[in-house]
Amino acid sequence: MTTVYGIPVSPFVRKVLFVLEHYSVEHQLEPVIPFDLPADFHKLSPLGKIPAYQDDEVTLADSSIICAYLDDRHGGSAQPSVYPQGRVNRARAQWFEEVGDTKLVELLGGGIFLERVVKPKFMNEPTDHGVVEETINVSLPPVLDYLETQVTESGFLFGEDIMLADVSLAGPFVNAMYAQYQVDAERWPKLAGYIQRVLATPALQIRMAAEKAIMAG
Ligand SMILES: N[C@@H](CCC(=O)N[C@@H](CS)C(=O)NCC(=O)O)C(=O)O
Repeated sequence: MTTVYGIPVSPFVRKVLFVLEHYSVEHQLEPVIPFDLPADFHKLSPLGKIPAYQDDEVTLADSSIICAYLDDRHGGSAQPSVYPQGRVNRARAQWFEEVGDTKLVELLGGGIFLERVVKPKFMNEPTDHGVVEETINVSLPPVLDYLETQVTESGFLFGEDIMLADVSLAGPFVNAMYAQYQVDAERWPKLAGYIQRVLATPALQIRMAAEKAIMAG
């Protein structure tokens, strides 16, 4: 059975589950929590990170690599691809995936979600409010200024269909939302509207419903 190892609230695991669901690939999720890894987990994920992935032909780690593999193997079916057409748009999609996976996960995941949710709720550690304030008021605004210039007032990054780049970009905002942070719609109106549209899609609604139990503790 195709198996994803990780927890669904991880923005990286969320990407992989989105692609599996998009291509209707039967799969199971084997819970693996970062910082409390099973003894032999490095055999699946040599860098010790989630997600790891295994099916009848390959074992992989890293969400972007897993998603590209899944598209190679299961794309081209009746479903539209999770990547846009054309080399320019495909390169741009990889860029937005990278922005989500790096800067946004660092700021929204590490600076807000980790501090406000993971540390107090799951690690028995206090929130560092200084880190949260610095993230929200200093580090994040220039990144949001940039994203405000990249999204449009309707649709998604590449038109009317939600794609992997959208899930990668909006995913860390889902985690920040769990930590009571939302983009200021007066200061960044296009970005705030774009995030709301992504979150309202059936694909994201399915993901967030599956994450509810964990977020409820
Ligand atoms: N580039 C990797 C990043 C994966 C990642 O950093 N996962 C986090 C959880 S959200 C993790 O496992 N962190 C534990 C660690 O870095 O040791 C991917 O796209 O899969």
